[in-house]
This record gives sequence, structure tokens and C-alpha cells, in this order.
Amino acid sequence: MGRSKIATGRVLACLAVGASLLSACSEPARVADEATRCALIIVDMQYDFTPGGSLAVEDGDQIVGLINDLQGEFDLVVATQDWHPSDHGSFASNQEGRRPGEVIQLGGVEQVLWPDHSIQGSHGAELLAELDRSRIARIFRKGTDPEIDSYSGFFDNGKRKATGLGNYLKEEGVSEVYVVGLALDYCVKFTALDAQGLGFDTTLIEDASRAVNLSPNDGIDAVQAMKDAGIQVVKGAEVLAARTQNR
Ligand code: VGL
Ligand code: ZN
Repeated sequence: MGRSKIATGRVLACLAVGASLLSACSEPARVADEATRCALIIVDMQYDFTPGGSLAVEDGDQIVGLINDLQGEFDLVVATQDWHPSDHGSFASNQEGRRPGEVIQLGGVEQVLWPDHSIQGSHGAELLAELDRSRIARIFRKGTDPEIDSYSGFFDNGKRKATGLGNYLKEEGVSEVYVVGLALDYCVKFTALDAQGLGFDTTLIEDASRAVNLSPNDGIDAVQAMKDAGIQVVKGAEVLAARTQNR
């Protein structure tokens, strides 16, 4: 309980700032004083990661309602989109004699091989139609270089190139980020770790994410790795309840 109380305190602090920003909207001078803004990062809510997709995450489609409800709690909402060319090196089909799940070296880093997925312009690469886009300010695409994969929404897996998400959030005055989406044990995990590494105060909303679980404990291990890195872990209801208390 101690942990969740602390976590709820953070949610309240963040949302209190959001509320004061809202109420200060008619007074631009006070808005400028508010340095702390809270962003929601929605990771890879794409058809290929949901049941029926080529890299399906169990119940991956079940979190979209919660993600839509959560969006209204944040000062800024952004999304990421896995966006591969068809010759991407992370596809087993592009590595002779290899099958999905095998591990190779790609771009100088270890690479799990996947079924073809998130191919630019394909239906599977599209964001779910059920995802509310009205508050999504920008979509950051990643994994476009065939020579290296990009799990994180901030950098490729070799940390060679930035997507622009980090600078964008800083320019927007964001200091706290909450991460949701797919998949918990890959793109959500690495997006949250990079956010924390870049100095954003980072929280995972655990039930607004689902794991691929190539190995049965991958999701649980991913949450532990995030906690070990200092990332807060909360439930969606805590974030939504904090709003009611602020009204
Ligand atoms: C993802 C594996 C490969 C993800 C993307 O969105 O978590 N996982 N590409
Ligand atoms: Zn991918």
C-alpha cells in the first residue's frame, strides 16, 4: 500500500499542475510561469500488435478504452508508430534461414527476429481506429532504417539517431511523462527507460499496456526492470481518481 500511496501522490501533484494550467488559461502570463507539464506517450497502438495482427499481443486491443479515458488527464498527448520498410532487418523473412524468435546481430546490437509487421502503408501498421486521435498532438514514427530496429520512441536500439520525441517534449515544457500501449516488454519498456534516462519523471500505467511474452515472465520482468530504473508504476484508476479529487 505504501508504494501505491506514494504513486498516487505523484499523480495528484502532476494533475494539480495540469489543473492550474487549465484555470490559468485566460491569463497567459501565469501559463508561462508553469514549467511542469505532463505528457502521455501512447506507444504503437497498431493493428499488427492486436489479436489478428502479425505480431499479436494477447488482449492488446483491450486497453484502447482505458487509453482514451486517460488522454483527458494530460497537458499533452503524443503517440509512436512502428513504421518499417518491407526489407527491414528485424524481419526473419529478410534473414536467410532464420525464423521468428531467433536472435542475430543487427546494426551492432542483439536483435530478436520478428514476423513481418508494421510495414509502412499496410493496414497492420495503422493505429487502431478506436484510438481517439483528437488530442494526439504528434505521432513519432520509428524503425524506418532497415539496418537497425527501434523499440524506444526516442532512439534506435543503437542510440545512434533520435526520433525527435525527446526534444519535442522538452520544447513543450514537459517534465513528467506517463507511458502506455504496446508492447510492455519491448517498445513500452524501452520508451519508458529512455524517457527516465533523458531526465523526464517517468511513470508506467501498468494496466494500459500488455506484453508479447515470448517467454512467459517477460512482462513481469519488464515491469521490474522499469521499477529498478526508478520508474513509477501505477494503475489507470489511480490516475483517473486523482482527477476526480482535483475537481
Ligand atoms: C514492437 C517488436 C517489434 C513493439 C515493435 O511495439 O513492442 N515489438 N517491433
Ligand atoms: Zn517493429
